[in-house]
Amino acid sequence: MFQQLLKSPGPPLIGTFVKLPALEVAEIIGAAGFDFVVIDTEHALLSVRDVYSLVVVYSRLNVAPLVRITDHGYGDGQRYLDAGAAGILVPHVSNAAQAEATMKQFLFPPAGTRGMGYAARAGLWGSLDGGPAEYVRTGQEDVARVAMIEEREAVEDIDGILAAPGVDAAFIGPGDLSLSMGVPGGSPPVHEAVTRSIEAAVRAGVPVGTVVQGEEQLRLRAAQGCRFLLVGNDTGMLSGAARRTLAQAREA
Ligand code: 3PY
Ligand code: MG
Repeated sequence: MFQQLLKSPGPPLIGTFVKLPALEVAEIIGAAGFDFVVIDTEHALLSVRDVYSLVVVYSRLNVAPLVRITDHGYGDGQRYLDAGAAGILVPHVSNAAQAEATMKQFLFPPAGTRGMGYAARAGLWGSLDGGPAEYVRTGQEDVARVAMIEEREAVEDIDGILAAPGVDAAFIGPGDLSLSMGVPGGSPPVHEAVTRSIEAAVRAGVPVGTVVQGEEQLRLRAAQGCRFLLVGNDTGMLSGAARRTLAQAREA
């Protein structure tokens, strides 16, 4: 479903990163009405079991749960897709050959090599309407395999990455891009590299997203054609609110 949602017209989907395993936090974020979340196993200490619980809770709250996997490994992404994740974000996809080899693992044969796990949650524990064929169809057509573009090399090979089989969407990571380019985050060269990557994806007809800070950036990236945008994360919202609350109390 998320793949179709990304391809359908409309204002950008708004999501946030999830780094905390607490289901209370998931209910708070879910109640706020986000369209999707990215459960972050690359930069947060979430266990496979944590991710599973979060995927279940967010699904029940009608917030599409995507999972950012830790690297390019099969075992990692496969388990989250079998848990019913709406998609996976693959960090640091550097070039077209790597994009094809990585995404192939998450496509069923003949397009790829993903294994049959019909007895898992994505197959409704073996009782999905439509049976194994429907489990395979949703795995191919509904979940989104998202390549993260966050290195100078990736921006240089952006057209190849976007054309690689199994790349359903692209997500531009300005943070790592700035490190890879050796320039400060938020500086003009990073901004331009993000813009160029977005433009390439729009030209190729591949749904694209990025991280935005503030309303002005959000409006700009939406106008450039981003289909999904990430604002902040659960830890940042909590720490920001804690600091603001204390500052207000000290000023009173
Ligand atoms: C990056 O900017 O490097 C990301 O991974 C997304 O925030
Ligand atoms: Mg990154």
